[in-house]
Amino acid sequence: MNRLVVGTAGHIDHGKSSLVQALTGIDPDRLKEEKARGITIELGFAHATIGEARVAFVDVPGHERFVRTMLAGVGGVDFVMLIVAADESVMPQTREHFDICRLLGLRDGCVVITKADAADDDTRALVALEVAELVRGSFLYNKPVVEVSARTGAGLDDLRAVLAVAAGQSRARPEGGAVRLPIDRVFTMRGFGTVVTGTLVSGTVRLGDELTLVPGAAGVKVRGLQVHGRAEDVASAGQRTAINLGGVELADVTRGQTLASRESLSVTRRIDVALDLLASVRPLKHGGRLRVHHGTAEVFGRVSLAGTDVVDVQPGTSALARLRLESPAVVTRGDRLILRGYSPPVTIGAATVLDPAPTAPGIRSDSGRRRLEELAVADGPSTLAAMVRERGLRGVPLSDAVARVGLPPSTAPAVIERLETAGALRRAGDRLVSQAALQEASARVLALVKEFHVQQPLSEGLPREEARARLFKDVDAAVFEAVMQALVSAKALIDRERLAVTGYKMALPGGEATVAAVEGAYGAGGLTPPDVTAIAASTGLKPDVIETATTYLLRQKVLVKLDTLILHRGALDALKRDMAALKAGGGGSPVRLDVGTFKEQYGITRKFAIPLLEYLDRERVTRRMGDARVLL
Ligand SMILES: Nc1nc2c(ncn2[C@@H]2O[C@H](COP(=O)(O)OP(=O)(O)OP(=O)(O)O)[C@@H](O)[C@H]2O)c(=O)[nH]1
Ligand SMILES: [Mg+2]
Repeated sequence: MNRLVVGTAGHIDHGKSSLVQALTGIDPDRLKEEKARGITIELGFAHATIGEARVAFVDVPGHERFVRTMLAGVGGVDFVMLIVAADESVMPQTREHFDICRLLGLRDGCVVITKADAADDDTRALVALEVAELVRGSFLYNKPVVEVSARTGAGLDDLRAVLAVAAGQSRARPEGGAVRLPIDRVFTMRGFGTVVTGTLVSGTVRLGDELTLVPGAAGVKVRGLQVHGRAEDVASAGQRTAINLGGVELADVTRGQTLASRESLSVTRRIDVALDLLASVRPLKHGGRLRVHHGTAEVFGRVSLAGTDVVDVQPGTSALARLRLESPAVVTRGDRLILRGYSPPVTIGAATVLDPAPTAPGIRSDSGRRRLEELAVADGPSTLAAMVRERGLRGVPLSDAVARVGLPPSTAPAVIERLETAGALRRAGDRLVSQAALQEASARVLALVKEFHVQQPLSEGLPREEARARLFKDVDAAVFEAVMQALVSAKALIDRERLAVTGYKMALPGGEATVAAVEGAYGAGGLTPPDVTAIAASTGLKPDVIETATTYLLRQKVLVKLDTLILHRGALDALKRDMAALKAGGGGSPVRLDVGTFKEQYGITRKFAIPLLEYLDRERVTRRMGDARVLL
């Protein structure tokens, strides 16, 4: 079945609510106060089957003080009925509501001249002329103009026919997109709890779905669903929907919040935009305060104009700007915002979101302006690539492809893959990082490691953690790993605890002969190794040369340090073999060893015996029991 969400628009008392009631049989003015004062205060909702279509109506107030409410209602509609009373013709809110519809980029609608019974032929002809003048050059140009009377019923069938045709032609909304429902009403129902309503702008909501309420980021569960007053299991884009929410109190939900898929929208106080100023308003000054309307929300903010020394935007022209908001808004790239003056609160223009969560610092410069110019003409993939480039090694979270760039969740993975193949970016964990930034980081790692080899020729390489601390501060661990991986697969780097350039050979201190002589001295010493003075005496080498060679041999694990003793690995291995033989000699019964026996057997003093026995304990060859040891 076709469906259509129809909004009313127009000056106060021009018969909007009466028309909705005449078309649907439902009075959209529910409040006592509305009935008493005869004006609409809150948004009204009604629905009817017209021809083959389910048509939902959102009825807005015409009073100039309620434009904010009007904006909350008109944001989600497919089709607008611009209402002009035959006895009053075009009035201020006729113009303002019509401006808003144009600024929002509405594409479909018609003009309805109401109260046809209350004006004579000449007056009605004049009204028709004024209406034609108003809509010339707009989306309503050449659209039907229908004269009706809610009182007599005249013209209602013509209007129904217009709506039926529009429903048949209306473009399907993106059902596969992220769920997005700007909330226009919140109430409680006995036995149900919190219920919110709104037009589902995109996506599909199912019973049991887990969604978030933003701003605020509260997790909620869909406990019940109604479309056009009927319980359903599924609601899809373009439908007026009432949702019973679990997990949230009435007091925690307000109109202006959005119900959305997790991580699909940016919650932000800073938005880069392209703005259009109406021709009928005063120039907009840099730094000026204004009201920003989006979906069903209104927030205050200031406008900062892009470029060096740009002081204002002239009426009827466009500009690139940054909006700094006083409270968070929930937007994505491509969204349309309505701008109203702070005081008086009249509609002054609109803005299209270029970057909902800019990370680049200033826009008051030529380069700042150029960045926005590029964003304004870029498509989704190149926008994503530009944002990733801008962030260098810090990259952007994967979820930004949807929340910040506005790619539909269903196509985002394919876009990312294409950009990866094209060499624009790489996935590192859950971040996207520019390929250029990764390459630059690789080069810096290599340079650092090479420099380290020069400065510390006796070391196997630069400690991995040191490289990370020096070059990858504030960078996600996954990004560091991606750089390491790239260097290893390019065969440029050996990546162990220490990093070395592929093919790197440690310099031998004093040459191989020196190292061999020092090693030999330790080897000959066995379990009672010589000290530096003794080695110097036996080899004729200088003490500092012996010390460097010793350090080298320790790093190579040819020598082992036990407290202050330095022994040759071979001596310790031989000791362990002796112990194994001793244990085997016991024929299965426990073999004990005391310090005295040990000293005697190897002809060593306490100074050597104790560190050696403790070493054997650590190696689990022996276990200490009182003064003696048991062989394990
Ligand atoms: N004669 C005549 N009067 C009408 C017609 N439609 C509405 N009215 C009267 O016009 C007045 C305003 O009608 P509403 O439908 O409340 O107007 P509205 O545009 O919804 O007003 P707001 O919501 O406050 O902006 C009421 O007194 C209606 O009875 C009509 O077709 N003919
Ligand atoms: Mg009304």
